Formats: sequence, structure tokens, C-alpha cells
Amino acid sequence: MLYGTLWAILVLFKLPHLTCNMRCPDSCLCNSNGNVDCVGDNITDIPKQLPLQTYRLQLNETNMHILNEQSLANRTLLLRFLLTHSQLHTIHPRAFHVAPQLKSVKLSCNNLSALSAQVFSPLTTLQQLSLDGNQLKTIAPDMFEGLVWLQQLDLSSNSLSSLASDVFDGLTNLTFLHLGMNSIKKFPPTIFHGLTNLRQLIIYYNKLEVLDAGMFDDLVNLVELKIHFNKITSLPPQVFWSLRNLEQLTLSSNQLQAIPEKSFYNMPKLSTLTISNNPLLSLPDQLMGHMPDIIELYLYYTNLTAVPGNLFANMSGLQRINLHFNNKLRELPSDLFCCVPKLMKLSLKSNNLHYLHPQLFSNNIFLGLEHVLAINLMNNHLKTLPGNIFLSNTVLGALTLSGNPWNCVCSIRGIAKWIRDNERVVRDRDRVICDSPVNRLHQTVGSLSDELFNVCDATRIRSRYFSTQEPTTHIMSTSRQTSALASTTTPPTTISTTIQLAPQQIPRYSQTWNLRFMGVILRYGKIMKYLISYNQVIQYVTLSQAKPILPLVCS
Ligand SMILES: *[C@@H]1O[C@H](CO)[C@@H](O)[C@H](O)[C@H]1NC(C)=O
Ligand SMILES: *[C@@H]1O[C@H](CO)[C@@H](O)[C@H](O)[C@H]1NC(C)=O
Ligand SMILES: *[C@@H]1O[C@H](CO)[C@@H](O)[C@H](O)[C@H]1NC(C)=O
Ligand SMILES: *[C@@H]1O[C@H](CO)[C@@H](O)[C@H](O)[C@H]1NC(C)=O
Ligand SMILES: *[C@@H]1O[C@H](CO)[C@@H](O)[C@H](O)[C@H]1NC(C)=O
Ligand SMILES: *[C@@H]1O[C@H](CO)[C@@H](O)[C@H](O)[C@H]1NC(C)=O
Ligand SMILES: CC(=O)N[C@H]1CO[C@H](CO)[C@@H](O)[C@@H]1O
Repeated sequence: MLYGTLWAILVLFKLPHLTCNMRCPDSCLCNSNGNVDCVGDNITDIPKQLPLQTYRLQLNETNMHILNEQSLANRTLLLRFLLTHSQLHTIHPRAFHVAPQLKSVKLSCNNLSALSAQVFSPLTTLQQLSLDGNQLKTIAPDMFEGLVWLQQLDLSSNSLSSLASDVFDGLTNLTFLHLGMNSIKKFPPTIFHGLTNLRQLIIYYNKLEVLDAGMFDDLVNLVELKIHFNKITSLPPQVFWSLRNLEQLTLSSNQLQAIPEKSFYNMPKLSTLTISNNPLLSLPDQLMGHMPDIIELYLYYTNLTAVPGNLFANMSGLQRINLHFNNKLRELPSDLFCCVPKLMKLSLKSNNLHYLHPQLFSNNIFLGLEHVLAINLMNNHLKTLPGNIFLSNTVLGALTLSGNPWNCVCSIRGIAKWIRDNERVVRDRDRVICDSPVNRLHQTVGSLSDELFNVCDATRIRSRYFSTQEPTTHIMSTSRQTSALASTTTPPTTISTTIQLAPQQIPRYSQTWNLRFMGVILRYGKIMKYLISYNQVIQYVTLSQAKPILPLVCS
């Protein structure tokens, strides 16, 4: 009885495997779910001896060159057919007539340079078609005609230079369309019309020069639009206005010098916006519509000299602002960071900031934001900071201060103490080095003990303010050039509320100094042009869009 039961269990569990394995070809693995995976050069056609119940067949890295008229014959249960990383260059015009039931066809990474017209038309219930990683130069206008169930179409990494305006007509079920990494210069204005279910549209790494007004008008369900790495020089006004469900938009690495007013209106769900690496010269005063879900903005490598004061006014959810490497950006409006209470990361690194409005760092950014985790101030011309400037940033975990010409006189006392007290926060403390006066040259700011400054107390009593006359010119050299900076006479530091400077004491850049800021002056100078090259520690900077890291060619 017991043996009988055991035997029955054995039969029940073993038999399907046995049947499968018996008919599983040498180079293949067959499992009981109907999956067959075959790999290897030995495969030159679809193996004849496959398990009857094969639902999914994947042939990878084979030596198959041709898909014949009969290659898929007698496989009436097959639903998914994958032939990838092989040498396939020819598909017989009737190859799919014998397998009209297929739901998925993936022919990625082969050597297809042409497809006969209507080769896929028997596949009336096809849901997924991948032709990425081939050499296709053209697609016949009726290639996908009748594939009304198609949901995913991947034509990326081919050699397409243009597409017919009606090539996607009728594909109303399409949710995913990948046309990236081709050589497309222009899309016909109506090519995406009717694709009302599309959720992802990827057209990056092409040669697009223009986008047409209205081209995205039907894409009301689009969630992701990736247009980066093209050559787009201008955007039509309101081109994105129908994309009310969009969450991600990448426009980086194009040739945009300007963005039309209100371009990003009507996108209440946007969470990531990437417009970096464009030669932008200015931004309009009205650019961002109400987008409470925005988390991340990438705005670096531009030619902006200024940004509108209300740039972030509609972006209250911002957690990360990447506003760096804008080597012409001289100034930030005082209210810029007024409305970003969730900010966690702010990078202002390697801009051309000469002057920061005190308000930027008083009631607003550093003082109000308990959530700031990382602040990066390296490579500016900061000479001092108030000792209490980071006092309210209780969770600050990483602060970068190197690459600034710290002036290690009385006014540095407070921040020097703060650096000592917060050693682990100042990640680059060993490189936060005195640039003046001469007797403290090359000492780290953090190494200056409090006693060194005892003399300062005496000075304060003597005079309402004390002037720290410093060398007037700094020579900074880089591997490429030596450059004498304009006069950087240190401003007098004060503990009183206001002070008048003799006109000749006011350096050119600093006419609007507000001397009331916590009794200490924030002074930013010109950034050295080539300092970018030796920024090896890029801890808070996200460069993902700046480096042309090509995605894997085939999925
Ligand atoms: C490929 O075929 C040769 C002979 O035709 C055989 O010796 C070899 O084992 C086969 N390799 C695989 C991986 O099946
Ligand atoms: C197919 O081959 C490619 C290239 O060698 C490999 O990266 C991929 O993982 C393989 N896919 C499967 C499902 O085995
Ligand atoms: C398909 O099955 C038919 C009838 O069973 C047989 O004549 C034919 O040779 C088979 N074709 C292939 C390619 O196996
Ligand atoms: C790909 O096909 C072309 C002809 O279309 C041929 O010249 C080339 O050798 C093929 N490459 C491989 C790797 O099979
Ligand atoms: C903020 O968004 C609203 C609604 O989209 C708009 O009316 C307003 O002009 C926007 N503000 C700015 C500064 O663009
Ligand atoms: C942007 O700046 C770079 C150098 O900083 C310059 O080569 C380029 O011509 C500028 N582009 C525009 C549009 O001004
Ligand atoms: C999810 C979806 O849109 N399905 C549609 C796919 O296309 C067929 C035929 O046009 C429609 O009937 C389905 O509703």
C-alpha cells in the first residue's frame, strides 16, 4: 500500500520530466513548464525533436542564418519564440504563416538588414515584437499593419534613418515603443498619432533636429519620454502639453539654446526632469507648471548666466537639485530656494558664482532645511563662512569645502571650530586649506586651534571692525594654465550690524554686499575654469546623464 502510494507520487512528479527530457535536444534545456532554451553554434535550424508541449522556445548564440518557410511548422502550441544573439539575416516571407498563434517574437541582436513586407502580418494576435540590435535601414510602411494587439515594439539599435508617417497606424494597444539608437533625423508630425495607450516612448540617441508641434498630442497616457542625446535645437511651444500623465522627461544632451515659455506646464505628475547638457542661454520666467511630485531636476552643463528667481516656485517636492557645472552662472536670485522644503541634496559645485545673496543662506536654504544631507561648496572662491551657518542642519552628513581660498584670519575661527567638531561631516577636511595669510599657508582650516584666535577678542574691543589686509592677488595654477585672478582683497569682517566700506575697498564683483549677514561676509569669487578636471571625488554629483553611457545594445 505504502509502496503503491510512493510509486504513484513518483510517477506523478517524474513522468512529465521524463517525457520532456526524452525529447529534449542535446544543446537544449527543457523544463516542465514548456520552456525550452537552446544555446550554441551547433544549432543551425530549429531543432526537430522538441517536447510536444513547448510554449516558449529560446535559441541564443546559435549559428542560425535563415528562418525558413517550415522552420516553425508543427509547433501549434508555441506562443513565445526568441532567436537572439545569432547570425539571422533572412526571414522567409512565409516563415510565420505556419505559426499564426505566436504572441511574442524576439529577434534581438541578429544580422537582419531587410525584412520582406508583411512578414509579420499572419501574427494577428502578436503582443510583443523585438527587432532591436539588427542592421535594419528601413521599415516598410505596412510592416505592422493589422497587429492591433501589439503592446511592445522594440526597433532600437538599428540603422533606421526615417520612418513612414503611417507605420504605427492602428497600433492602439501599444504601450512600449523603443526607437532609440538609430539615425533618425526627423519624425513625420503624425507618426505617434493614435497611440493613446503608449506609456513609454524612447527616442534617445538619434539625430533628431526638430520636434513638430502636436506630435505628442495623442499620448495622454505617456509616463516616460526619453529624448536625450539628439541634436534638437528648438522646441515648439506647448509640445508637451498633452502629456498630463508624464512622470519622466529627459531632454538632456541636445542643442537647446532656449526653452519656450510654459513648456513644462500641464505635467502635474512629473517626477524627474532632465535638461542638462544643452547650450541654454536663458530660461523664461514662466517655465514650470504646478508639479508637486517633482523629485529631481538636472540642470547642469549649460551656458546659463542666470536663472529666474521663481524657477522652483512650482516644484515644491524637489529633493535633489543638480545645478552645477554651469560655468557661466554668476549669480543666484535671492528667493531661488524659497519653496523647496523637502530638499535633501543641493549641488552648486563648479559654477561661476561670484556672489551669493545672504538671504539665500539665511532664512531659506541652510537655516530652514533640517533635511539637507549633503552640501557641496567646493571650487568656489569662498574665503570664510560663519561658524553657525550649518547649525540647524542637524542631519547634514556630508559637506565639501575644498577648492576655496580660505582666509585663515579671525573670521575663520567659528567655522574652524565647527569643522573640528564635525570632522566626519566634512569629508574633504584634509583639503580645506588656508590660502592666506602667508604664515598659515597650507594649514588645514580644521587644524587651527581656538587659542590661536584669542588675539581676535582683543582686536574686537579695540575697533568696531577690523580689517585684515591680505595679499591682493592669488596665483592659482592648473595643469593647463596659470591664471592671475582679479584682486581679491579680503573684505573687512564685522560683528556690528552695518558698515560702510570705502569705495576702493569694494571689489568689482561685490557691489551688492549685504554686510548684515550674521556679522560675517560671504564672499564668492570667480571659479577657475579648469578645476573641473581635478574633481575626483564626486560624491554628491549625479553625472548619469552627462556621461554617454550607452545602454546595453540588446535586452
Ligand atoms: C556540437 O557538435 C559536435 C559534432 O557535430 C559535437 O561533438 C559537440 O558535442 C556538439 N556540441 C554541443 C554543445 O552540442
Ligand atoms: C543570450 O546570450 C547573451 C549574449 O551572450 C547573454 O547575455 C544572455 O544572457 C543570453 N540570454 C539567455 C536568456 O540565456
Ligand atoms: C509537420 O507535420 C507534417 C504532418 O505530420 C509532416 O508531414 C511535416 O513533415 C512536418 N513538418 C515539419 C517541418 O516537421
Ligand atoms: C551580416 O550580413 C551581411 C550581409 O547582409 C554580411 O556581409 C555580414 O558578413 C554578416 N555578418 C555576420 C556577422 O554574419
Ligand atoms: C505655476 O503653475 C501654475 C499652474 O500651472 C501657473 O499658473 C503659474 O504661472 C506657475 N508659476 C510659474 C512661476 O511659472
Ligand atoms: C556655450 O559655452 C561653450 C563654452 O563654455 C561654448 O563653446 C559654446 O559656444 C556656448 N554655446 C552657446 C550657444 O553660446
Ligand atoms: C488594452 C487594450 O487597449 N486592448 C485593446 C487592444 O485592441 C483591441 C482591438 O482593437 C481592443 O479591443 C482592446 O480593448
